[in-house]
Amino acid sequence: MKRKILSVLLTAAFVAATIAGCGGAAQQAADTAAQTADAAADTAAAAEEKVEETADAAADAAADTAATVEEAAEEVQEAAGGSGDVINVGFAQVGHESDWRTASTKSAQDVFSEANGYNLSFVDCDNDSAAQLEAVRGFIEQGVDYIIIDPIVSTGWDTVLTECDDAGIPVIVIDRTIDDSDKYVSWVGSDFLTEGKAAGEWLKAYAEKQGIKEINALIIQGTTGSSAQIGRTDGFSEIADREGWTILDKQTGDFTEEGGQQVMESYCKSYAGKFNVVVCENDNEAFGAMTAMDNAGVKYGPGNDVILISYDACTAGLKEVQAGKITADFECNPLAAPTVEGVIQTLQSGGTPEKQILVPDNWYALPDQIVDFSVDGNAQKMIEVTDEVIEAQY
Ligand code: GYE
Repeated sequence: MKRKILSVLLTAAFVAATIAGCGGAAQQAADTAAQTADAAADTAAAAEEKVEETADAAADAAADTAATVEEAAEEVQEAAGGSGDVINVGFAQVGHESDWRTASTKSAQDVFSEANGYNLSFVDCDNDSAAQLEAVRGFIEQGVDYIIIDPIVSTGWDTVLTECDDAGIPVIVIDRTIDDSDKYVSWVGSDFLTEGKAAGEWLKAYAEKQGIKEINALIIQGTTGSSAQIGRTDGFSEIADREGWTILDKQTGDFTEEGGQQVMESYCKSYAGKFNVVVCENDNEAFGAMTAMDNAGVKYGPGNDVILISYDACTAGLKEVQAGKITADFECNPLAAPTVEGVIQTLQSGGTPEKQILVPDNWYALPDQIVDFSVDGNAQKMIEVTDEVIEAQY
């Protein structure tokens, strides 16, 4: 635009100068026109300089802002401890049925935190298998980088795992197992069958020490069809069958305190005076069973008529061992999330993680209930419940 004005003015000056050839007044007009053109040219040059300065200043400011944004992004990345982008993880958790589950959820949320470079989509499936399949499909739609599943039940998985596979999303199974598909990268969890066998072998050794000849057991099972229920029931039953014990009944308490209480209330009525062992497949069921036995006047725990066996050995469970209520508690470690994170990091760096990764467990009791026993020929070590042990538990 400036250039156009300038050339119009110069043309006007030229025309004026040409006319000036015709007389003095015209000469004056031509001089004036030339001066005007010079002044206009100066103004245009100054304006051009000003615009350039302003543009330079704006460019500098923009560059400064860009540098600041870049620095901030680098700082966030550094804080995340990684060099790459945030990793999106979907976790379809079983529910919130027990102390064990609370510890498992907290561990996963701590590990897959923003500070550690993760964006965690967490779904509490409230012990509903259909909701859990839906949650996994939701993660596929979301396009997460990894899917973690703690399967409520061990079957019914192949279709949805195929969908994950087709979408190119690696699945990691945590805690309970999937038994009808192998379309997952790794499983990280405890050996439930061994837990069940340990409870059985301990009972055999303890009954011998106490001079108890006959075992009449009642089992309060976990969620039907969950691998934790299947493994613990099968492991204990294997020893019971071998030793010729009587299992009077087994019903599910769904891994909840309420469920454990309800089942035990009905057992106390149906089997009054006929049982000397109660096996609860988790601590919360044991708490419910304790309430039911208290109400029915049944005495349990070391030195009493009924031996109470439990699994999980979370803080609350170990407190009941210490209080002389639970006779022995067989741990299931809920802190598998850090190992799952290791699997994800291996995948991130192009490695191949192990298909099965076992989380080790311990068995707990008070000194008088600690006995020597083996599982599948392997000598077991029991841990005495003390304040420090309880303090260190979850
Ligand atoms: O024993 C129980 C929880 O799957 C091992 O689920 C887990 C079990 C645990 O509800 O307390």
